[in-house]
Amino acid sequence: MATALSNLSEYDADALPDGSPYKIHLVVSEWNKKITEALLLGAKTTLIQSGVLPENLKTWKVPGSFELIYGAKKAQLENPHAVIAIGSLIQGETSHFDFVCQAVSQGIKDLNVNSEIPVIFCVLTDHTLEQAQDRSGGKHGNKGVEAAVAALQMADLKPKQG
Ligand code: DLZ
Repeated sequence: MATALSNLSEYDADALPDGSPYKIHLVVSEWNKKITEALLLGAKTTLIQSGVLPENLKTWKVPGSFELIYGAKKAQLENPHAVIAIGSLIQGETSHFDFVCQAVSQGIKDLNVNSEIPVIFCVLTDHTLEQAQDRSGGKHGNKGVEAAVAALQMADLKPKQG
Protein backbone atom coordinates (compact mmCIF):
# COMPACT_ATOMS: atom_id res chain seq x y z
CA MET A 1 0.00 0.00 0.00
CA ALA A 2 3.01 2.35 -0.04
CA THR A 3 2.46 5.53 -2.01
CA ALA A 4 5.95 7.01 -1.67
CA LEU A 5 6.10 9.94 -4.07
CA SER A 6 3.65 8.37 -6.48
CA ASN A 7 0.38 9.69 -7.81
CA LEU A 8 -1.95 6.71 -7.95
CA SER A 9 -4.95 8.61 -9.30
CA GLU A 10 -4.12 8.32 -13.00
CA TYR A 11 -6.43 5.97 -14.87
CA ASP A 12 -7.13 4.84 -18.42
CA ALA A 13 -10.44 6.52 -19.28
CA ASP A 14 -10.89 4.23 -22.31
CA ALA A 15 -10.82 1.15 -20.07
CA LEU A 16 -13.57 2.46 -17.75
CA PRO A 17 -17.21 1.38 -18.14
CA ASP A 18 -19.58 3.93 -19.66
CA GLY A 19 -21.22 5.63 -16.67
CA SER A 20 -24.43 6.70 -18.42
CA PRO A 21 -26.64 3.85 -17.11
CA TYR A 22 -25.53 4.25 -13.51
CA LYS A 23 -26.84 6.06 -10.42
CA ILE A 24 -24.14 6.79 -7.85
CA HIS A 25 -24.64 8.24 -4.37
CA LEU A 26 -21.87 10.03 -2.48
CA VAL A 27 -21.93 10.24 1.32
CA VAL A 28 -19.58 12.93 2.62
CA SER A 29 -18.33 13.68 6.14
CA GLU A 30 -18.16 17.34 7.16
CA TRP A 31 -15.13 16.85 9.46
CA ASN A 32 -11.97 18.17 7.80
CA LYS A 33 -14.31 19.73 5.27
CA LYS A 34 -11.66 21.23 2.96
CA ILE A 35 -10.25 17.74 2.45
CA THR A 36 -13.60 15.98 2.00
CA GLU A 37 -14.87 18.66 -0.40
CA ALA A 38 -11.72 18.19 -2.52
CA LEU A 39 -12.28 14.42 -2.52
CA LEU A 40 -15.95 14.96 -3.46
CA LEU A 41 -14.97 17.23 -6.34
CA GLY A 42 -12.46 14.67 -7.63
CA ALA A 43 -15.06 11.90 -7.46
CA LYS A 44 -17.90 13.86 -9.08
CA THR A 45 -15.70 15.23 -11.87
CA THR A 46 -14.46 11.73 -12.72
CA LEU A 47 -17.99 10.26 -12.67
CA ILE A 48 -19.36 12.99 -14.96
CA GLN A 49 -16.37 12.72 -17.32
CA SER A 50 -17.11 8.98 -17.49
CA GLY A 51 -20.68 9.58 -18.63
CA VAL A 52 -22.68 9.52 -15.39
CA LEU A 53 -25.58 11.97 -15.80
CA PRO A 54 -25.58 14.80 -13.23
CA GLU A 55 -29.19 13.94 -12.30
CA ASN A 56 -28.02 10.42 -11.42
CA LEU A 57 -25.61 11.69 -8.77
CA LYS A 58 -26.86 12.35 -5.23
CA THR A 59 -24.80 13.73 -2.35
CA TRP A 60 -25.56 13.11 1.34
CA LYS A 61 -23.77 15.11 4.07
CA VAL A 62 -23.07 13.57 7.48
CA PRO A 63 -21.36 15.22 10.50
CA GLY A 64 -18.27 12.99 10.79
CA SER A 65 -16.67 9.84 9.43
CA PHE A 66 -18.29 7.73 12.12
CA GLU A 67 -21.70 8.66 10.62
CA LEU A 68 -20.65 7.49 7.13
CA ILE A 69 -21.85 4.00 8.01
CA TYR A 70 -25.42 5.08 8.75
CA GLY A 71 -25.39 7.56 5.85
CA ALA A 72 -24.24 4.88 3.41
CA LYS A 73 -26.89 2.49 4.74
CA LYS A 74 -29.59 5.11 4.12
CA ALA A 75 -28.19 5.78 0.63
CA GLN A 76 -28.31 2.05 -0.18
CA LEU A 77 -32.08 2.08 0.53
CA GLU A 78 -32.56 4.32 -2.54
CA ASN A 79 -31.10 1.58 -4.76
CA PRO A 80 -28.19 3.32 -6.50
CA HIS A 81 -25.69 1.15 -8.40
CA ALA A 82 -22.90 2.14 -5.98
CA VAL A 83 -22.27 4.36 -2.96
CA ILE A 84 -19.03 6.23 -2.27
CA ALA A 85 -18.29 7.02 1.41
CA ILE A 86 -15.95 10.03 1.70
CA GLY A 87 -14.20 11.01 4.93
CA SER A 88 -10.94 12.32 6.33
CA LEU A 89 -9.65 11.10 9.68
CA ILE A 90 -6.57 12.87 11.01
CA GLN A 91 -4.77 11.46 14.03
CA GLY A 92 -5.05 13.44 17.25
CA GLU A 93 -3.40 13.00 20.64
CA THR A 94 -5.64 10.20 21.88
CA SER A 95 -6.67 6.76 20.67
CA HIS A 96 -10.00 8.13 19.38
CA PHE A 97 -8.57 8.05 15.83
CA ASP A 98 -7.89 4.30 16.06
CA PHE A 99 -11.41 3.53 17.30
CA VAL A 100 -13.10 5.61 14.59
CA CYS A 101 -10.84 4.21 11.81
CA GLN A 102 -11.61 0.70 12.98
CA ALA A 103 -15.37 1.32 13.28
CA VAL A 104 -15.71 3.02 9.90
CA SER A 105 -13.70 0.43 7.97
CA GLN A 106 -15.53 -2.45 9.67
CA GLY A 107 -18.92 -0.75 9.27
CA ILE A 108 -18.44 -0.16 5.56
CA LYS A 109 -17.11 -3.69 5.15
CA ASP A 110 -20.31 -4.97 6.83
CA LEU A 111 -22.48 -2.98 4.41
CA ASN A 112 -20.66 -4.64 1.51
CA VAL A 113 -21.15 -8.07 3.04
CA ASN A 114 -24.84 -7.56 3.83
CA SER A 115 -26.14 -5.71 0.76
CA GLU A 116 -26.09 -6.05 -3.02
CA ILE A 117 -25.04 -2.41 -3.41
CA PRO A 118 -21.28 -1.82 -3.22
CA VAL A 119 -19.96 0.86 -0.88
CA ILE A 120 -16.58 2.28 -1.87
CA PHE A 121 -14.20 3.24 0.95
CA CYS A 122 -12.88 6.74 0.27
CA VAL A 123 -11.83 7.53 3.83
CA LEU A 124 -8.36 9.01 4.33
CA THR A 125 -6.70 7.89 7.57
CA ASP A 126 -3.72 10.21 7.93
CA HIS A 127 -1.24 11.14 10.62
CA THR A 128 -1.07 14.80 9.53
CA LEU A 129 -3.07 17.41 7.63
CA GLU A 130 -0.27 17.55 5.07
CA GLN A 131 -0.69 13.84 4.29
CA ALA A 132 -4.43 14.44 3.79
CA GLN A 133 -3.73 17.38 1.45
CA ASP A 134 -1.26 15.26 -0.54
CA ARG A 135 -4.03 12.70 -1.18
CA SER A 136 -6.92 15.06 -1.92
CA GLY A 137 -5.51 16.85 -4.96
CA GLY A 138 -1.81 17.07 -4.00
CA LYS A 139 1.30 15.14 -4.87
CA HIS A 140 -0.29 11.73 -4.32
CA GLY A 141 -3.30 12.53 -6.47
CA ASN A 142 -6.92 12.58 -5.37
CA LYS A 143 -8.40 9.50 -3.71
CA GLY A 144 -11.85 10.76 -4.77
CA VAL A 145 -10.85 10.08 -8.37
CA GLU A 146 -9.76 6.56 -7.46
CA ALA A 147 -13.01 5.97 -5.56
CA ALA A 148 -15.05 7.07 -8.59
CA VAL A 149 -13.12 4.64 -10.80
CA ALA A 150 -13.77 1.84 -8.29
CA ALA A 151 -17.49 2.75 -8.07
CA LEU A 152 -17.91 2.50 -11.85
CA GLN A 153 -16.04 -0.79 -11.96
CA MET A 154 -18.22 -2.22 -9.18
CA ALA A 155 -21.47 -0.87 -10.66
CA ASP A 156 -20.55 -2.61 -13.91
CA LEU A 157 -19.24 -5.81 -12.30
CA LYS A 158 -20.00 -8.96 -14.27
CA PRO A 159 -18.11 -12.20 -14.94
CA LYS A 160 -16.07 -12.68 -18.09
CA GLN A 161 -16.22 -15.96 -19.98
CA GLY A 162 -13.34 -18.33 -19.19
C1 DLZ B 1 -14.70 13.57 17.09
C2 DLZ B 1 -13.91 13.47 15.82
C3 DLZ B 1 -12.53 13.68 15.82
C4 DLZ B 1 -11.77 14.00 17.05
N1 DLZ B 1 -11.82 13.64 14.69
C5 DLZ B 1 -12.45 13.37 13.52
C6 DLZ B 1 -11.72 13.32 12.30
O1 DLZ B 1 -10.50 13.55 12.21
N2 DLZ B 1 -12.41 13.03 11.17
C7 DLZ B 1 -13.76 12.79 11.17
O2 DLZ B 1 -14.32 12.50 10.09
N3 DLZ B 1 -14.47 12.82 12.31
C8 DLZ B 1 -13.86 13.12 13.47
N4 DLZ B 1 -14.56 13.18 14.63
C9 DLZ B 1 -16.05 13.04 14.58
C10 DLZ B 1 -16.55 11.58 14.58
O3 DLZ B 1 -16.37 10.97 13.32
C11 DLZ B 1 -18.07 11.59 14.87
O4 DLZ B 1 -18.73 12.48 14.01
C12 DLZ B 1 -18.39 12.00 16.31
O5 DLZ B 1 -17.70 11.18 17.24
C13 DLZ B 1 -19.91 11.91 16.60
O6 DLZ B 1 -20.35 10.54 16.47
